[in-house]
Amino acid sequence: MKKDTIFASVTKNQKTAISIIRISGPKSKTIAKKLLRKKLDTNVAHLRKIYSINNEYIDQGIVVFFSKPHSSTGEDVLEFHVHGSYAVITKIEDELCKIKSVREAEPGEFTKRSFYNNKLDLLQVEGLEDLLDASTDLQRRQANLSFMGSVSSKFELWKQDLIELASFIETAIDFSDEVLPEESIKTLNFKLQKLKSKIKDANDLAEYSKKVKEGVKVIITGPPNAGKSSLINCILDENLSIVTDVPGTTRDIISSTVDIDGILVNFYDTAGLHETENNIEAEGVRRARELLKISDIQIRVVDGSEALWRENLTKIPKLNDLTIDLINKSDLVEIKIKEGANCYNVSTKTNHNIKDFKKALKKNIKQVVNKGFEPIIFRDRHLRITKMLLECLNRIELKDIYSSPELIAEDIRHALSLIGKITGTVNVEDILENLFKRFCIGK
Ligand SMILES: Nc1nc2c(ncn2[C@@H]2O[C@H](COP(=O)(O)OP(=O)(O)OP(=O)(O)O)[C@@H](O)[C@H]2O)c(=O)[nH]1
Ligand SMILES: [Mg+2]
Repeated sequence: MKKDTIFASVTKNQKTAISIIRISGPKSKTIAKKLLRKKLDTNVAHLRKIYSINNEYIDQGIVVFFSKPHSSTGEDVLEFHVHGSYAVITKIEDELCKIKSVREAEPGEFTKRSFYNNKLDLLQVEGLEDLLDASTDLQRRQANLSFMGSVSSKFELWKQDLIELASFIETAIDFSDEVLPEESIKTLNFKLQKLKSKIKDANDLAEYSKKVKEGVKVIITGPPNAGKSSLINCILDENLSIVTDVPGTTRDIISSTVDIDGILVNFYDTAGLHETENNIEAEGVRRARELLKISDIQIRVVDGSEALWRENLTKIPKLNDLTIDLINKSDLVEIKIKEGANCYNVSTKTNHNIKDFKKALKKNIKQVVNKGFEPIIFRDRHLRITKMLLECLNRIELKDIYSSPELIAEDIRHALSLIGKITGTVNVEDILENLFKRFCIGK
């Protein structure tokens, strides 16, 4: 069956200086002939006049033709870079629709064709989705690891390790009448352990790649009136959370997301973690306690003008080593603090010491994501499969190579098919369909 030729304008409903209309499929050359009326060289940017089928001049723009299979989709691809007006784009699209077997693309259809023409594997398609969603520099870098294929090549190495193990086991099966040399068994076990530890390391890092995507969570806790809401407003430099002198003002969790040095960070102002008789406030505290469990960094705030500030501080449950303590309201009472104590005497009113606190906070934020440098696993889907992969390799360990090499061979085949599921060579139709649907038209 002959494939349709598809087209999509990249910015149809916005007024932009330039808009690109992408075309992919067997009719690309015919379209060039009909609308441009002049021959195009491959991979060369031409300035061309664009005409309707009835010879009416439409617009002038840069036109590029990429010949199959050396194009992004693996098909003949034609691109019009035209003036980004609605009228120009609609007119060109109307003309394209007049040509038989040419139609508008569905969401993600260009990428789908790239996948089926082996231009991208599943990990790269997922990386492309992440790249299109990236809002911070770190998310961009992480998405590119996947999109540019470096993650795929790591999975390829795991696959090679498994193939090596498989061929060893096949030999064991072939020579099942003879005794396998001790040395060979040792090598097999060594290789198995090495692969397992690589997969374990990758699984451990998955948590950090998730943080890069979803954002580092910073929770602000402390007793009523300590200045938690004043602090979040000061950090974000906006009037987000209500500040009053009435204790227990904040009940719901108030959150905002910002980009700090290329890292996505979610800040949460809370009711605090204290005991309270007030039902509504108690619900706020319950929510804060739940949030603390999944936070990465905690800021504990107390009012330094209160005589019992030290006791108030120790009463707040501490999350981890990345917890930063703030003794607020230094404009009222100044307190001397030991250096290096991860504690700052600040004033959200006068901004006293806020700069030093922000510096420490940035350091901690970086520490959270830096642990996950060069991750391999980016999605829950990958993590689920690599956990199955580990279980499969653990099963191999429990089996006796002398009596049941066939069972080991079967497990290795299963392990290989699990890797195929990650990279997209085995049974991934459903995942693909869902993934492509999430792409915009023109991608
Ligand atoms: N003098 C002084 N007052 C402050 C400072 N920071 C906050 N306040 C005041 O302290 C009071 C409580 O501030 P909030 O930011 O609402 O405190 P909170 O911890 O969010 O309080 P709840 O939401 O009730 O738990 C308000 O009157 C603020 O203006 C500060 O640095 N110095
Ligand atoms: Mg508050």
